[in-house]
Amino acid sequence: VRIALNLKGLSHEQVAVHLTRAGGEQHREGYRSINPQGLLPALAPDGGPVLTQSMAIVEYLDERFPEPPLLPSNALDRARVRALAHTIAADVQPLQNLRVLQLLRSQHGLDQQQIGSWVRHWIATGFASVEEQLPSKALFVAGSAPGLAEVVLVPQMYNARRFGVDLSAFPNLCAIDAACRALPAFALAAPEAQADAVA
Ligand SMILES: N[C@@H](CCC(=O)N[C@@H](CS)C(=O)NCC(=O)O)C(=O)O
Repeated sequence: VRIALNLKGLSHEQVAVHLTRAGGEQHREGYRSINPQGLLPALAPDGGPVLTQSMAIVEYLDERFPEPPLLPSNALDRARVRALAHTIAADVQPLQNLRVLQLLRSQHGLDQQQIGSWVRHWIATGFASVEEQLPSKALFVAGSAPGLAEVVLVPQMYNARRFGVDLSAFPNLCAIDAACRALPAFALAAPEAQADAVA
């Protein structure tokens, strides 16, 4: 969502919610009254109700502020880009999200090494299918600028590196990720660039 806001050039105020401090600030009553799911992100557009679910938020931003577009003009191309984005947002991210890993540890007895192996498995599985569907040597997933797929891919690449996924099998994903991270909209949204980043 931060990347999409930056790509659209939309000014916004950020409120940090620490996911692990004191058991996770996302579980506090104050945040749950904003998003009953207790998950980040949430966006409060001027004068509107709070929006949750990053894909819904990004598509809202794209409809409300069409330039630059995050989806192709052709319906078939749009479906293809959404499919790649959902492969990551719906089929990979939830399996390696904090609350899932916490449950694997606390209720199913997995240790740190087993958790790392679980995370790497699901990221590599999703990445393999996306890599296979990309045109080789493409600078971006569709067209000549980043869109919905890159908005989802780049944060997942960050997580992949964090958990030590071997990225050598995904040269196209690495090239797209590098091209995106060279752009200010992505660089400014990186976790380490946030005001509350832990050094
Ligand atoms: N499908 C949701 C997933 C949201 C999500 O998992 N957010 C993570 C941060 S990236 C979170 O809040 N995790 C907190 C937790 O697992 O307790 C979306 O796309 O917004």
